[in-house]
Amino acid sequence: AAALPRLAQAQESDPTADLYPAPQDPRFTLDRPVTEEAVASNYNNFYEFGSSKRVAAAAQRLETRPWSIVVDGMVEEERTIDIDELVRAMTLEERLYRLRCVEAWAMAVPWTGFPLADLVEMARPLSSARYLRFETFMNPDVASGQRQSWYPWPYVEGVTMEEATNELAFLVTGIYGKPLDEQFGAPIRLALPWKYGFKSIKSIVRVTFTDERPVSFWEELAAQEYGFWANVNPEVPHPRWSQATERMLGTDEERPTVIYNGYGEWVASLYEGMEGERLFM
Ligand code: MTE
Ligand code: W
Repeated sequence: AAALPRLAQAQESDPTADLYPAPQDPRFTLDRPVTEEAVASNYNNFYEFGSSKRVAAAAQRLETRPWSIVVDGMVEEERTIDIDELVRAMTLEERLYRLRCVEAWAMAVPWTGFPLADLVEMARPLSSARYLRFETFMNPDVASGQRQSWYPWPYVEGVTMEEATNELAFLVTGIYGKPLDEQFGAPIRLALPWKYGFKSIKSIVRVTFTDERPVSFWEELAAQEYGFWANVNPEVPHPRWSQATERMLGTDEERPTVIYNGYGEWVASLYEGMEGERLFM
């Protein structure tokens, strides 16, 4: 809570602050209350700033302007896009999404952003591209966690082209009707609500279109525990704990976990005929 005044200041100086709040997309509704801002803002996973959940203060050291994103690999033309130009080129909307961490805590938050499919369209990928590989910034001077050399920095994540262009895949630039606070992965992060939270990579600096399946940060670290697909499923336990239930941040309410985190109507068809894959870890 002590960090809150500084957060507010950072958001006011955001050059895109005038775009918030954005209109809410009525297709996405919640079956539970929105997690309180003060709760969600002070319980984060952002290993660049340490392995504790209390990284909000440390994350303020991240300079989010100027910020650009490299779009490269199998695209018609590689380019570097300034974050403010990107955000102003897109139509922002607010979406109420749930987030389910692999550690079994969950939250429900109003993200603001635009469909990942809009970035894919802008990037003009070649037909040979099959995956998107995302990379987080690398700056050990600012992010003390990145000085811990046993981690495979920078943080990397990936999705298939089909997943990237699914309606639910969302690039997030704001939360609670304001630009993102640093600890949420400012200035731009993913939200893939049907997958465990670690897929929702923060503070993105590079998006690469490729025909090779990316190896993610957590997969590189512990492939037996964290796979490429990481779709939520109550029946597939983590090797060290059950995934049958989840605990809501703030209220500590226990809820049964739902397959695809309850988003099956949007995404289940993506995985038809893929029974041989480890879809749920
Ligand atoms: N992205 C980066 N770059 N570094 C991280 O440590 N943690 C992931 C994901 N994205 C992480 C990341 C995990 S495990 C989760 S659960 C979510 O971010 C947490 O998002 P939140 O802090 O906004 O709730
Ligand atoms: W997580």
